[in-house]
Amino acid sequence: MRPSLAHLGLPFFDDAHRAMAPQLVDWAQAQQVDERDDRAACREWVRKLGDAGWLRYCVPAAFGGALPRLDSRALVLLRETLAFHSPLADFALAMQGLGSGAITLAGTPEQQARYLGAVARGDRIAAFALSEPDAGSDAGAMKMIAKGDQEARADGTFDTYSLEGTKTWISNGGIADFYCVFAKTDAQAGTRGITAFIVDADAAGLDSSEHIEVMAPHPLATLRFAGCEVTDAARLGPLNGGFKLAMQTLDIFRASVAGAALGFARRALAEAVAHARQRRMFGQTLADFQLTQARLGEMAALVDAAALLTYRAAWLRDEGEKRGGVRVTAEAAMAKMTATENAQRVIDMALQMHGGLGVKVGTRVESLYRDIRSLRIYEGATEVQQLIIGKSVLQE
Ligand code: COS
Repeated sequence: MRPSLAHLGLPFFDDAHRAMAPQLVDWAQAQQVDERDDRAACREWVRKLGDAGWLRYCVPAAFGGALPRLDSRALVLLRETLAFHSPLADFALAMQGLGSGAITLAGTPEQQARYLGAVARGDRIAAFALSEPDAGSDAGAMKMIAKGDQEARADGTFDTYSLEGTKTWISNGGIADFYCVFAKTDAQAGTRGITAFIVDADAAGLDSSEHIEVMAPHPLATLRFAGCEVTDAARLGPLNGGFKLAMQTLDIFRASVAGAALGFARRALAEAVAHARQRRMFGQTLADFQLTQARLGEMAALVDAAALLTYRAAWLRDEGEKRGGVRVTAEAAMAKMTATENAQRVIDMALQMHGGLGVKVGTRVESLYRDIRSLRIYEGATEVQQLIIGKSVLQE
């Protein structure tokens, strides 16, 4: 099944996007990956995406990337197209971007040279470790600490830090080669006391063996840090600047989650249309019933509404970057919230239209029904997006 690319005609996109998207569709259609084992499948997708050059969109050109800067519209189109084809392919690409995004934004030249090229080639798998058992939506409430081991230097930094605590719901946990980990360096300072560190997966004192099983399988783990030592060279961005760095990283990737939801919704709509055209009942096709036509119309409008908010958020960020950067937190939140919620509704309608087949394990709408659910939760649940948008409305 091929997605329509009519949306590329919208003014949000430029020639580079219009050239990229059809090539990606052709490439994605030609790939086959055995996805029964989520971890093996993700490794294979990272390999394939790296070999084909698609991971180059996850890092800037100076480090082997495809474009001068991280381009939100390219990320959205990549995720939308891959999600239409395979949720795990989308996941593999997204995590290379999210897991290395903080290094792109705030890494030293040495950190960028060490990690970003390898991410773009698919030689190193990246992960983003923010959430904790008691700090999901309230990310600032994290308990994990990075304790300086000796006397502080004049600027407050230390030669080495010892990481203690637990991170959970970490995508790529257990298969990643490195983690961008956020920890408290000043336990009393709330969101102003968090610092980011790059921790290699083989670091002593890091245990990533606890795999978490979820309804739509993808690699997910709990990470336990006990006396895990990192040097100051692993510190990512300024001391106590980690919360803002995490939020800035999420600002880029939340719009791309909307892109993934859009890909799922477009697939569900395409499945529903194909089914309605061929399924016969009461002497006609399902598509001949006005009830079906009305439902398909509703689904198409939900998809397009999500698409416009998603492309707007990505376009605003890309345009802002040309002028030194603008905050698109509220627009990214609107896109993420609307695209994931609308996709859930569209997929549910497509499943209903399939009747019994819709709940049969192995049908595409059945797996989409499971795949979409976590997108309404991760990278900021719908309720967090509402909060962000509400705050922004009050500030206007
Ligand atoms: N860009 C830059 N700075 C940002 C920012 C952003 N997008 N969002 C917040 N900040 C800054 C604020 O400006 C504020 O700075 P000052 O200390 O200088 O005033 C600081 O960060 C704290 O911001 P705020 O007061 O809004 O923080 P809250 O603790 O109220 O948290 C929410 C805000 C709920 C929005 C935040 O915790 C969040 O996004 N939670 C969801 C986390 C998430 O997505 N988890 C999933 C993990 S990834 S799978």
